[in-house]
Amino acid sequence: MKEYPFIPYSKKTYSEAEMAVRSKDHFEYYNSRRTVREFSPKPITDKVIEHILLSASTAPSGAHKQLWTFCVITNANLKKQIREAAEKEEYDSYNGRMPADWLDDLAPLGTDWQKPFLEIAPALIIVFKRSYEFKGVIKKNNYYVSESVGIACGFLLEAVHYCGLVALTHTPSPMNFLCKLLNRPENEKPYLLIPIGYPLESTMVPDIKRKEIKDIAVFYK
Ligand code: IYR
Repeated sequence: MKEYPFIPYSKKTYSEAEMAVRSKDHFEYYNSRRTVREFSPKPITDKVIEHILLSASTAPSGAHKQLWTFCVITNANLKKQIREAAEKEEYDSYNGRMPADWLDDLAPLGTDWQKPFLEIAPALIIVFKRSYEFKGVIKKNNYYVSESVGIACGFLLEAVHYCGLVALTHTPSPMNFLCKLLNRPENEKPYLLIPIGYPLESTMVPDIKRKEIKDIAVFYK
């Protein structure tokens, strides 16, 4: 059994007062992130996308398997095909597949089956989770797959925000059409479709409020 060599790790720490300021600043910075559905077509460079994906890939993962694949679609024709296939599924979802309760919950957000952002956003990042790996013909299971990929997507959204760009966490459902369109191997399943880019200057977002600390946390002392 090969073991990783262990190396020293040092982390800068802060005084209580500095931490109070930093944690508040960080919250305010995170709190300024919004999900955006209207993108400018302005392109973004591969370098920027690569760094965003490298940031996402620093997420912790079960047994450090880094069990994600990020497919980056900037090709106009492929974006069009993805839009058409996603809208087909979304049309069925909004017209019968989603129960009334779900449609009621979405109504204030103004979403519908039409997904023009899939063609307009300069890049679509499609995150695939790998439930297992092939070692030759043998399948080797990965661990905590959804947890790991979910955390990586969180890191990805943060990196997008840090660059001054915006993203949308889109979940066309079912998403299996993406395996075929992108010719993915059978051990990869689509997890999230994340268009990224600049926001359209005129874009509007719903005036949502976020829960207060008392509504999201319980302290046991
Ligand atoms: N996947 C659909 C529906 C949708 C579902 C939830 I929950 C949302 O918060 C937003 C949309 C869509 O992308 O429109």
